[in-house]
Amino acid sequence: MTQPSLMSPDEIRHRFAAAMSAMYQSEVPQYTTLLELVEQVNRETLEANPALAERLTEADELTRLDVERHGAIRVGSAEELGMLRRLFAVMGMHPVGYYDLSEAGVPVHSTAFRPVDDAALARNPFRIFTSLLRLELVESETLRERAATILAARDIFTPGVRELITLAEQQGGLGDTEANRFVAEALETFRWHRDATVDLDTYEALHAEHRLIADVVCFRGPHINHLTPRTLDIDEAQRRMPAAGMNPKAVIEGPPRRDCPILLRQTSFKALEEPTRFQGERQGTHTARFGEIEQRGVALTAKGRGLYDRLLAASRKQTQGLDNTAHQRVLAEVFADFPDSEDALRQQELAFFEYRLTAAGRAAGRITESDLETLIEQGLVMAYPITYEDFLPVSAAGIFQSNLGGGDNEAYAGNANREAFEAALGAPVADELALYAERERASHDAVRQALAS
Ligand code: OOG
Ligand code: NI
Repeated sequence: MTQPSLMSPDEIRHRFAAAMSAMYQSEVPQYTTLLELVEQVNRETLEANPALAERLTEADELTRLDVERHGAIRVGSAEELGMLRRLFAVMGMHPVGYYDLSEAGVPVHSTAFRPVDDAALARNPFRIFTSLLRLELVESETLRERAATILAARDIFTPGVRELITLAEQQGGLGDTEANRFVAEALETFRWHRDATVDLDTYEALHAEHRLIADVVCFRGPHINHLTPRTLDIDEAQRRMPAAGMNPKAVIEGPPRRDCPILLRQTSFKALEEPTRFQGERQGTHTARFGEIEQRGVALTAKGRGLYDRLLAASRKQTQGLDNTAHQRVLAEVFADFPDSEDALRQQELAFFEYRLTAAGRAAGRITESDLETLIEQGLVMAYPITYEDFLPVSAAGIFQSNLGGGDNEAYAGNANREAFEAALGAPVADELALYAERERASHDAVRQALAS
């Protein structure tokens, strides 16, 4: 028997990301406006800065810019999370990183399903921030049990997608037609349902405990709650949001604007109030879905990340309650202590870089020099910042909070529990720092080998 030719998981992910974007655009028209805004800001930024355009092209960053998105979902049980891991694996998306949000008053812990290798990231870096509800943090036993019972009664996957996941695992992938069916079936899991599975009283009781619990428990599935395009100038995008009819959250999360962007900066428009039908024919509303914009910079080493966390913590008291302009000004002052040139970031081992031969390096013939900084100085090797592909817990908490209303949820006493999360997932989460370090090391080795031969 001949094996039907199998699609690359990257191609399936690419189709899925496009289908998700189309679905979310039809569900949340403001998301279309957001995409248009980001496209325009990106176009203008590149026109005004040809050197940036050239650099992004060289680093393989420009072609992926227009397809780049992340999304977020929240699930209610270990079974749901474990099955999602298998579903995302079909598309080459694997769990990377563990995020504990309980400290910030959100009763979830999370990971990001994303592609991991260079080629997959360059093709389409689509990622989904996935949170698992931690019912064990709910104090009321009655409510906890009620929520668990409701969750146990739902199946967030179609029979079709379950079959196709098993098939993909057996054959080691999916053929073209199967892949299209898989995308259509998988999409169903993330669709919005305006009918709640519970009556209004139950919804309100769960909502009073925490809005997020109501969001996870009261619906048929884990509706995609936002999709996020990548911008090259988030300050400009934030400025233009109100004129485009969007209500932006108060401040941009993450590091300040810099010459060399680091990690991740994020802002969002606030969640929309949507009409919802509850069991017993009662009407109400639910606020869940929003739009977000991100700007990505270089991935930091453990040392760089330590410095980032320290400076962010130091800025926190001073930025409390400030509007975005003042907030960014204070952040910029505090972050003056974070070196802002690529050379400094590299030489002080604060950030990860990918090394490649320049044209001169390729033409140079055999070179015995092996010190990277010398080779860079001689113009034989170029260092490109490796883009941060992950998330930031403090920023994620800010995004959650601004869309859950309030913002003063108290921390939960039970804190990080990575073991429980991995047990639910059915696999360990990859360590993001190790992935970046490996990419840097592999590029370093390749350069050294090429020069020595
Ligand atoms: C996820 C919030 C986190 C981000 O970009 O940091 C997030 C959620 O609200 O479910 O998406
Ligand atoms: Ni997000």
